[in-house]
Amino acid sequence: MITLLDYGAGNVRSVINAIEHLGESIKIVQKGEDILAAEKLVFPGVGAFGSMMDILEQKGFVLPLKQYLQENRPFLGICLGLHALFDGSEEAPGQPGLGLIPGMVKRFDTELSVPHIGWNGISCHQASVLWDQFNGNEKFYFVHSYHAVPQTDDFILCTTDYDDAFTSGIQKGNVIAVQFHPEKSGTAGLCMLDNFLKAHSQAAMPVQSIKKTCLAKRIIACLDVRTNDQGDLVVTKGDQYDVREKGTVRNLGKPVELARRYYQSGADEITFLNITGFRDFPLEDMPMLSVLKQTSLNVFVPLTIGGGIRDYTDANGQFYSALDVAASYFRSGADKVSIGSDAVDIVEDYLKTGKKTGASAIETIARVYGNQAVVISIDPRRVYVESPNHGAHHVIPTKFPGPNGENYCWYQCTVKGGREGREVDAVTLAHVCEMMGAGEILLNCIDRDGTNAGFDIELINAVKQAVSIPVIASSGAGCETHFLEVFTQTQAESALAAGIFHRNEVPVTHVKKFLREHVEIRWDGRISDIDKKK
Ligand code: 1PR
Repeated sequence: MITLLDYGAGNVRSVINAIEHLGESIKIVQKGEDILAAEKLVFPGVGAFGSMMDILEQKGFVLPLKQYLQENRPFLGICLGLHALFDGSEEAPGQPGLGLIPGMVKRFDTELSVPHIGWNGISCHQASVLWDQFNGNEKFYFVHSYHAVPQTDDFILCTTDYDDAFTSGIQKGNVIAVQFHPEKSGTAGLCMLDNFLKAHSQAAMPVQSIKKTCLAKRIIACLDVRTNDQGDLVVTKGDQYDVREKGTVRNLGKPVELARRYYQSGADEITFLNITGFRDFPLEDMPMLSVLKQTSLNVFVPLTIGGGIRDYTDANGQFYSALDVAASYFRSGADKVSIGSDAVDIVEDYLKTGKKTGASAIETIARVYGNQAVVISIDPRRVYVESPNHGAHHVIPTKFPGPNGENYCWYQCTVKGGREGREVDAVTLAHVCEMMGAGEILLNCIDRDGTNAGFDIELINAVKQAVSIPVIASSGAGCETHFLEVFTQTQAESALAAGIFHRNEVPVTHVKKFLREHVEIRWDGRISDIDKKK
């Protein structure tokens, strides 16, 4: 029996699913005594340090937790569960942590994108039960803006490089904590969790070689989901956002099945976009919640959900905030939510007043669940102009002249699935959203969507240069080399595709096999090559 400390923020369902998948049962901590009665305690932390410590304090968990740790009993902390063990964090100055490990948690100080999101390696400094069956080349999923800085090297279990090396795991006797998410790290993460769960029967495995690690470029499979005319929830795919063929909605498969297939063939993340979310009441759209719940039972990589993340009032006059909507998605297994149309409204309001309200969906969700949990999905369309001066729009020169020989263009943001164009441009939108607390940009491009013509490199470079958060390049992938282009000609951290994966024209495995020769990617030797190229 594994005891799980759920203090109520973020996606603990994934940790529960992963532990149950490994054949263990779970007891959730309800009161302080449950901590002291635990045989093994897992503490997955998500969100912000300050609110985590506040909640632990309010629930009366701090003293029993300190006692459990002092008694050197089996403990696995994940992400914030590692930060909690330190004296404090720059994220919440003045707020004490549990103080087991002397040192502080600090924000990344780097030119690289922050948060540090994605799959990175570990360099092991101590023998540990966690290392059983590892060859040292595995990658694990990280998502954080802060990292622990211990006062001495004594308890460093492993380090990871992101510009400089940082502590990505600590071990003090039976107390272990890691910065990455084993429950989101595919088969390697499951194996590591299993090592902890079965630790009583294993010896500590010796240290692997100390080496430099590298963040991998991520390949994301995207599933545009909606109800078709028969009322079934299907994965669909548009040509420049038109998902109908001869009047009917294209049906490319079932969301849960496809997500599982992509996980098995090595996708680093799965994104679901509820493409009619702008007109539905998301919390009444129960199928999306159940798609997430079912997917997270068997898919152990990060899941993002988009569509309809906004405030709304239902037919009975009951108000739901965007935070309520996001909360129900996180509880159902999502790791990140993606905001589309609402982000355009938020930025337009901000540009009118120059003031943040603190009440927008971006700010409220980031405050509770952390910046890394808020993705902004942008649906831009290219607009050609003759000169670089075009009002307040961010205009760029283009190598692909417009229909009248125009050598400049800007990217108009749209809402409601491309149906309505707005004044604000994609570069400004991305920049303002970062300022408001967004942690990542999902950059679509209506002109390229479904064309198989390759990513819009000019758009991606323009947006990437305006932000310091990670950018996901999306729309237009047609072959393996398009991924190489986007990773060598832009600084995008990840690339997303839909059509080529759904139609099995270029399976995920093939993209990764090809990229492996050229760029750093996560390669899971355990994945099955189930997708045969047509
Ligand atoms: O506005 O917050 O409710 O969110 C709606 C979400 O649904 C947005 O993220 C928006 O991008 C998405 N969406 C709305 N309508 C469509 C549509 O296709 N009619 N899909 C749509 C957008 C774009 C990508 C796609 C890539 C890769 N899909 O996600 O998967 O372009 O495609 P490709 O590789 O086949 O070229 P809100």
